[in-house]
Amino acid sequence: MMRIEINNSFLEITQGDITEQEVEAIVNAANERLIPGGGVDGAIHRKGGPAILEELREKYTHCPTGEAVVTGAGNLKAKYVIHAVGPIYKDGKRGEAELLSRAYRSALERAVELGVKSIAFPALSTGAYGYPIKEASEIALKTILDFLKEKGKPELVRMVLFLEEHYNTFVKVLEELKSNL
Ligand code: AR6
Repeated sequence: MMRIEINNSFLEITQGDITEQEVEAIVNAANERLIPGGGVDGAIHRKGGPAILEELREKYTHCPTGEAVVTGAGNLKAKYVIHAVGPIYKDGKRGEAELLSRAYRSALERAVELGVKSIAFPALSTGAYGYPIKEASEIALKTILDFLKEKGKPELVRMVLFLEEHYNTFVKVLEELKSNL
């Protein structure tokens, strides 16, 4: 686990399963149609139960790429699921970086609106959506650091990497970014 303090908040990087996190809000890697798929999304709906999809259907029709919507967390330990939609990676020349940054930022904004003190993210877009992990980790970490510098909340932002290789990349990139803080 790696942890740094910034503006009285903490940014943590850990390896594990997002559905097991004891935080107030977990972020889902959703799609624009908010239709449960595989990866993190599949795991969250499976463990959280049908209430999450029922609430999505009641409240929303879709969620544009770069934005995020909120539901309760059903049977999960968290209180809320923030469904964020990252971009599908094509060649890196179609605004993917900006859209990925916006997806993180939108989720953080929802967390602040909800008043939650702790939030956990998976590495958005780095599975089915094909975003290269090095670039994705730089965007994720820079966006979170900028947000914490600016707002000083939430108190805890945790990146939860499922794969050891992804975890190692995030740690390396944060070590580099830390020296410029
Ligand atoms: N906890 C944390 N991270 C996980 C978990 C888990 N339980 N399971 C997988 N990962 P993905 P995307 C990692 O594909 O690329 C879905 O079908 C995984 O190793 O979940 O944003 C949706 O419905 C990868 O690094 O999301 C969308 O249609 C990361 O989570 C589409 O996939 C993201 O992989 C979204 O694709």
